[in-house]
Amino acid sequence: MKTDMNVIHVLVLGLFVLLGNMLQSQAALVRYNFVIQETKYTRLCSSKNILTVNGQYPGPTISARRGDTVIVDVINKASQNITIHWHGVKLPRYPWSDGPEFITQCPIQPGTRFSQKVVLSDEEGTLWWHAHSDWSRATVHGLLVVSPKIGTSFPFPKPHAEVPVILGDWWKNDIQTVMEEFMTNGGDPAPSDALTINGQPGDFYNCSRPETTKVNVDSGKTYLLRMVNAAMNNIMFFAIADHQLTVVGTDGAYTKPLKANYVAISPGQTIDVLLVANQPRNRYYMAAKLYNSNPRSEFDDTTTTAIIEYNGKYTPSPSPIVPTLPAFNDRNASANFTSSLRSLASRVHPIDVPMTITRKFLYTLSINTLPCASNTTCLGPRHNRFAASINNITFDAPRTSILGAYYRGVNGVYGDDFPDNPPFIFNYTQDNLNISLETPTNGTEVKVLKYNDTVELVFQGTNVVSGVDHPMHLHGYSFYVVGSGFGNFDRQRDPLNYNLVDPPLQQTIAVPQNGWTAIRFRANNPGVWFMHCHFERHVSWGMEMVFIVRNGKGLDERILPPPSDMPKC
Ligand SMILES: *[C@@H]1O[C@H](CO)[C@@H](O)[C@H](O)[C@H]1NC(C)=O
Ligand SMILES: *[C@@H]1O[C@H](CO)[C@@H](O)[C@H](O)[C@H]1NC(C)=O
Ligand SMILES: *[C@@H]1O[C@H](CO)[C@@H](O)[C@H](O)[C@H]1NC(C)=O
Ligand SMILES: *[C@@H]1O[C@H](CO)[C@@H](O)[C@H](O)[C@H]1NC(C)=O
Ligand SMILES: *[C@@H]1O[C@H](CO)[C@@H](O)[C@H](O)[C@H]1NC(C)=O
Ligand SMILES: *[C@@H]1O[C@H](CO)[C@@H](O)[C@H](O)[C@H]1NC(C)=O
Ligand SMILES: *[C@@H]1O[C@H](CO)[C@@H](O)[C@H](O)[C@H]1NC(C)=O
Ligand SMILES: *[C@@H]1O[C@H](CO)[C@@H](O)[C@H](O)[C@H]1NC(C)=O
Ligand SMILES: *[C@@H]1O[C@H](CO)[C@@H](O)[C@H](O)[C@H]1NC(C)=O
Ligand SMILES: [Cu+2]
Repeated sequence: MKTDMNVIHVLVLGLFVLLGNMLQSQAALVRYNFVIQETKYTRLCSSKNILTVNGQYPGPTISARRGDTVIVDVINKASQNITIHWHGVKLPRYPWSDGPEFITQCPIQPGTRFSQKVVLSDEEGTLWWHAHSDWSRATVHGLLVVSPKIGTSFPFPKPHAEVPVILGDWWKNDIQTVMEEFMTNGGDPAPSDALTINGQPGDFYNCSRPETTKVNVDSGKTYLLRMVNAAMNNIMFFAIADHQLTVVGTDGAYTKPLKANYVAISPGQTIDVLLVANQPRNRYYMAAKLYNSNPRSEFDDTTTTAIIEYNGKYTPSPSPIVPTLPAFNDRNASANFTSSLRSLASRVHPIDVPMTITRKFLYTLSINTLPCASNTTCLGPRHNRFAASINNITFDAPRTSILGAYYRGVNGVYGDDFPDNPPFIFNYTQDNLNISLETPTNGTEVKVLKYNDTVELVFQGTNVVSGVDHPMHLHGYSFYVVGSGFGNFDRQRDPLNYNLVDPPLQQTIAVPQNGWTAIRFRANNPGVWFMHCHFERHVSWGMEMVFIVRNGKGLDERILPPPSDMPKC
């Protein structure tokens, strides 16, 4: 809808970056205004007000180069609280801009503003930004593209053009209403009514619009797809008819080129894909649909499309060619793709996997149930309401910022008793687990790490209530994904098969259904960092926790002071 605005934005920014780099060949300072507002929007033959940034859905693309600092002035002209998170940006020593509501800041209230300093460091590739309060990220999100520094280049031939591919979902109903409804009735959220590519459902839906994304390609040229899964609740499969994809990056880090017929992408994850236009001139669909491993739940089984159209004079087939995607419940297809990613691990883009581990954690990820409020019937299992937990603790968010409390030494906001291991050991992935395992405890517990601790964290999916995948996301860090598998993690056997040579560097990792994933990172970014499942319903149910990484001894190993305009509760 506002593509013109986008182009101007990008042009102006391009000029700015160019000027900045002429003056100073190092890092540039890039500025954006983000006006949060309610905007009338039409999809699927119906109209509603959605929350947007600058009236755009998806929101504006932020373009910067490796090492730049981006200042975003967030101005809340809407009638609800909001916060904005820079997904995948580590913000060294500066958690103040990170964004998760009540973790690092109080919300930006209507009529107020917050100038967020987004400090890029070693990220290079595709990242994104999104709202991090309630369910507003459904429409408040956009790309954050980090190009190589001036004078450096991609570790692959320069693509002819870059194409944003933002996967999302759309409810005909107001998103706040969708959230309040399932939080009140205790059941699953209503499934989305459509999936989207760059905000458009595409030809397989009624009232698809002429603005459906169309990418015109020249025969023989290569295109870089900058893809993110911005959908709320599901992993997605994506493919382009008749074209092989070459994955070259994920989560703002390069990978070894991986040839694939489809990709599986988690909510929160980004994937950089090269597309070579080497097929007969025609029109081809790119398509995405949900992967849903949970047979119990109702889900949106539709397919969103956009069009790849070759340039030139030819007679295209009557309708674009449709790709084949894995079946909606093919967990092998999801896990196989995810576990095939490898770091580039080259001289120019080296890796640094911690080899000596000082802290070992095993965290179980479970869906739970809690009793319904007295005298009401909930829509969860056996009339209970759904909850979710990590190591059996459902996170109870405070009404003030944990970062603020930590920095100022305020007691009583959180506890530091998050367990290293599950409080109770059982066969995590067994069928028909005892119902007594379903009830979690609740708390606001954090895990405190020393500066430079080297952490190995194994996520263990459980079959409590129902086993599903969990795309786990850590703020403030990238981590190496050193292993994964189905079933229970075996502390003796599984580490022998770790990949410590070229594990992928990620910020979001899909833990397989009734399986496990092992990650490693060095705690060298002091601050308060949220970790959570990136399925929004699981966040609402409490599948989250917080790491506090203490200052080191050196002056450059300490949290920087907060900005003067931090929002107040
Ligand atoms: C499109 O509209 C037709 C006629 O109203 C209906 O039968 C069909 O289910 C709709 N398709 C979708 C994808 O909504
Ligand atoms: C999935 O992979 C497992 C091995 O990891 C194999 O035993 C099983 O047959 C596969 N299932 C399908 C449907 O391919
Ligand atoms: C993925 O599946 C292919 C084909 O079945 C197989 O050759 C490959 O080993 C699998 N990769 C992983 C990482 O499981
Ligand atoms: C539940 O309902 C019963 C019958 O309507 C009533 O007597 C009782 O006070 C109610 N309990 C609560 C906690 O509301
Ligand atoms: C956590 O437990 C306390 C005390 O039992 C309760 O008041 C609170 O509502 C619970 N929080 C959540 C999120 O369930
Ligand atoms: C755990 O449960 C799985 C699935 O039911 C089963 O295959 C496995 O044998 C069990 N493991 C143990 C140690 O009982
Ligand atoms: C979680 O904690 C509750 C309360 O202590 C307990 O009843 C339940 O069995 C625990 N579940 C697991 C899986 O540890
Ligand atoms: C942290 O680890 C890095 C890498 O091993 C090392 O260079 C640095 O001296 C360490 N700093 C502290 C305070 O331990
Ligand atoms: C907005 O944020 C303020 C500050 O935390 C809080 O007092 C208020 O209840 C919030 N409003 C809503 C509707 O959540
Ligand atoms: Cu989850």
